[in-house]
Amino acid sequence: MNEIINKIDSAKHIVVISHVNPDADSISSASAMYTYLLQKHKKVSWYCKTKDISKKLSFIPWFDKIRDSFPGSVDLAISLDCAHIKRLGVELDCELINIDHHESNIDFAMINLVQTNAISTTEVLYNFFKENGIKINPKMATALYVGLLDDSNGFMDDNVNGTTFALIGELIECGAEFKICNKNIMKSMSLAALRLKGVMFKNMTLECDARVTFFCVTDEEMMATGALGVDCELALEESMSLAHVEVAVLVRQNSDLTIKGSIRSDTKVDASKIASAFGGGGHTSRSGFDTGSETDIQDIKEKILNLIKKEI
Ligand SMILES: [Mn+2]
Repeated sequence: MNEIINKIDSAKHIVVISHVNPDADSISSASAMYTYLLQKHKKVSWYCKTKDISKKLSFIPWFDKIRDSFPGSVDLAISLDCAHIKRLGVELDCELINIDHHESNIDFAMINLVQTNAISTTEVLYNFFKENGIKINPKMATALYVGLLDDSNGFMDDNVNGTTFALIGELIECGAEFKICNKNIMKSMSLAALRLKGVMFKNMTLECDARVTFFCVTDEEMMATGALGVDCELALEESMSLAHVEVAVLVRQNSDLTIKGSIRSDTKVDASKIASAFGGGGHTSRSGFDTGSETDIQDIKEKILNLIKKEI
């Protein structure tokens, strides 16, 4: 019997954890795991430290069950899509299972199910369900599809192949509500996010002979538009569509004047390497970091550009 299933079977109260500032993959993988645990008649809670989670993810099954306070008397935690233990947003005193697909994941838990060739954490979960003969119901299929859709940028990323589409076909067979997912993930935006996108493109600079786009977003700009942190990624991703652009960088000021960084890269520059210089990580093509202490936004811009210049 699989050791993860053994742990689940013997646990009394399980908490699934989506990472701080959750993206669609983190929410949808936790949703699929939550549904599976409910089916097994387990007592289960769902924790995410971030209070304001993008409303565009609210169609994901059981979204209304997410809590920002950590439940009591938990004996097993399962983290989904968390590359680093800091991403949990809580210090645990129970056993932990780490399910993820980030290359920078350092196997921080007692049991680690990390598949770095998977497009999304939901793909890792799909493999886990299949290998253990677990039936995928429509709610699980919908959630698994969302992670694949968003982490592959609408199935446009380089790591998408025939196997991905075969998997999608299977999820649709299982009842995935793919049209609802496509509309909510790819074709829905808040007015605040749209306004922020305008501000970001207005202030975008081109660096390294226009091979790099750079976005600096201040806390003031965030407040003025009313947008969420994750909304910054729209402009960041879109700037990669410029034919001459190989790397896109965003540095965003948090209200406590710490800096959150996000890096996108085609192939030449390892985004995860750049982020690791600031205590972060991720994938070769997309990565992120959080300075954790007060940092000057122009200062960090200069440091990042110097690192990129060495790689490009
Ligand atoms: Mn992911």
